[in-house]
Amino acid sequence: MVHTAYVSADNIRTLFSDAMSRMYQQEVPQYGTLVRLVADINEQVLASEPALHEQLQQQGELERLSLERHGAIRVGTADELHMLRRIFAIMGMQPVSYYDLSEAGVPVHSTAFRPVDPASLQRNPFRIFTSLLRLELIEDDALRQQAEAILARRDIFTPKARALVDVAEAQGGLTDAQAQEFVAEVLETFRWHRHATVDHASYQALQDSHRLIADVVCFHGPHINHLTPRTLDIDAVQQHMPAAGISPKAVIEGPPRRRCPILLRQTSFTALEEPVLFAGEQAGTHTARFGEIEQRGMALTPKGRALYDELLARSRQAPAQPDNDGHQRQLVDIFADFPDDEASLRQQRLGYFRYELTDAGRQPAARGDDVSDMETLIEAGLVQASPITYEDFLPVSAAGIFQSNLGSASHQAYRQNASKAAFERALGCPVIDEFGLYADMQDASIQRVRQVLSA
Ligand code: OOG
Ligand code: NI
Repeated sequence: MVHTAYVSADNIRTLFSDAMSRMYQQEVPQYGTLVRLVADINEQVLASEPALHEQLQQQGELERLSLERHGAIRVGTADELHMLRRIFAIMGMQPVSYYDLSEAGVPVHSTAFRPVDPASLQRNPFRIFTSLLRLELIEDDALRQQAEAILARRDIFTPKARALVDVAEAQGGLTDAQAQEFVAEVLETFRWHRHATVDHASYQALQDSHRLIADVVCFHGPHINHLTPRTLDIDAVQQHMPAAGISPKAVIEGPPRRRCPILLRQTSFTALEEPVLFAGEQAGTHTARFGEIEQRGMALTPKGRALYDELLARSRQAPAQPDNDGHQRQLVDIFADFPDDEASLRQQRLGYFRYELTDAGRQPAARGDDVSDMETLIEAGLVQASPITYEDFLPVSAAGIFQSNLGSASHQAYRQNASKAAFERALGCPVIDEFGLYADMQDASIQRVRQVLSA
């Protein structure tokens, strides 16, 4: 009997993230410049911090250090989101968390499609932050109906991509040739289209309602709007962007620089004004695409996250600072109330940790110890703990990234609140709770330790 081997979802995701990276660097040369700047600075950091270099080498992180960690797209209809869920599932990416951006004056709600199990995250953590336009937030009835009608006319997926999704679901996987074709077809959905689907007047009306609405509604597909490599020193990249001819957003989003990094720090270059052609070959411009970088720290428990949110809110009430340096200094002051050593973060249950046996803990002599308390075992030198990396996104930071790419026009919060249920109906399944994923990883590591020690 002939067995057909299917390509693993992890490998399909890697084919996809590589293809996206090549396409986007070609489409947006400035993004290529950012990738090279990030690689240079990562190299400098590694040269000056041998301990970090060794740690990353041991973790097998060096080869893929400057590779993309996430990208983002925005879609217009429930059907588009639903189809994306099926496509990303084939790449091992599940919808995690619900983000309501309407509070920040951005008429979308979002999730992040990402791998969830530790081995897949280790192979390739690539995620797509995916936003669904909330047309119900357009107050003008005629404009809303016009937007709906425009969206109803487009299919953002190629017929072959649709067919291959059916094949993958029916067979339970894709052969090598099918996987290559699938990635090439799916890539078409995220390609930039110079031709808008509407005339300039329609574009302008939607643009006046909200720039994001024009971006989602007026084109053939949800062009990838940024990709995001990982940096080892986000402060240095922010500082060096102007000299590389890149214009950074005003401030780095997220927590300040710390000894024990938490959550996620992000910055981007502001979106480029690019030539487009409206119906009737009328020339114009559209501003949507940019490049971003990220630096990740430890995942926080709900208690740690509540403290983060509280301190972030405090910083937002503090006097506005003239520049990123001032903003960062202010954040450092305010975040002095957030413990910054691993023992406190563990003991106060602020962060999630992965526990494992030390060499001493693996000796037969270690068996029979009381395994109820990890801290006692750490003190006894039998167990060590390392922080679990945060894999998700921060709504306030995401809003900051959106805003910095929507020009100067600021928008008030929309009055209608979050609509997680409607989002999940569109998606066709519930989003996964991020805290549950981290708690499971931590618990599983504790169980493994206990099993060996009490054997
Ligand atoms: C998404 C912005 C959010 C992030 O990294 O927080 C985001 C968008 O502009 O579509 O990507
Ligand atoms: Ni992003």
